[in-house]
Amino acid sequence: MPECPVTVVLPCLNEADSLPTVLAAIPAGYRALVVDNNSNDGTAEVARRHGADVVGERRPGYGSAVHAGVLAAATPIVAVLDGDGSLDPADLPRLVAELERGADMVTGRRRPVRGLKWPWHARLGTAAVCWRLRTRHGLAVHDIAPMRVVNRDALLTLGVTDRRSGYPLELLVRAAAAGWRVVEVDVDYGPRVGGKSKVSGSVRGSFTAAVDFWKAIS
Ligand SMILES: Nc1nc2c(ncn2[C@@H]2O[C@H](COP(=O)(O)OP(=O)(O)OP(=O)(O)O)[C@@H](O)[C@H]2O)c(=O)[nH]1
Ligand SMILES: [Mg+2]
Repeated sequence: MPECPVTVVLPCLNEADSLPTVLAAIPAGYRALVVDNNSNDGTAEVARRHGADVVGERRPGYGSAVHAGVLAAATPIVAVLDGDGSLDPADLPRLVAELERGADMVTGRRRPVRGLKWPWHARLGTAAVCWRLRTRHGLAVHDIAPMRVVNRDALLTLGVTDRRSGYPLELLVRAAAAGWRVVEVDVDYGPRVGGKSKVSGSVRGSFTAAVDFWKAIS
């Protein structure tokens, strides 16, 4: 057993404001790996100063950043979550425990904390996509794997190709096709700590993401 079994991959596009809070919450013994996706706000320096390893990925897109992090990880287990502080790394050990209990992948189901404004267009998009995942792909999920824990080698074998917002959806579809047991666990979902929303904060962002999502699951 290697010393540290879990790398926490944090795809980041201008998350310097949020990263200190996120990195402070990484569970003891886990390694934080920030993927800097062309940030211009000092994300990489802030990440290093707060103890994370950093890799750069020039190709834009959430999926590009995640894939670069998974490739760079040197542990048997990889966890992925956003660098904006909306998800809590303290939830990760519960997901890792499910993986160790035999799940092939463990995903988070966002449960809003009190006072969170979760725009209707974002909720609607998630609900529609998950309905499709349940009815067409036989996956009993209610969220789009915003936080997930998986064995690195198995993940790479699935061969996810999407490099934009459709990445997690393509991952779920491929996991279903491969007969994986996907376990969904409730996780906290709060407001981003700082910085700017790139997706759900605007109807345009949500729409672009929805198109990526639909391409990945149709
Ligand atoms: N949207 C987007 N996110 C990226 C990209 N590269 C890295 N990321 C990071 O991926 C994570 C997920 O972003 P999202 O949650 O989809 O987008 P967001 O800007 O936080 O927007 P909302 O959460 O919808 O308000 C964040 O930590 C981003 O910084 C990219 O090219 N596009
Ligand atoms: Mg976010």
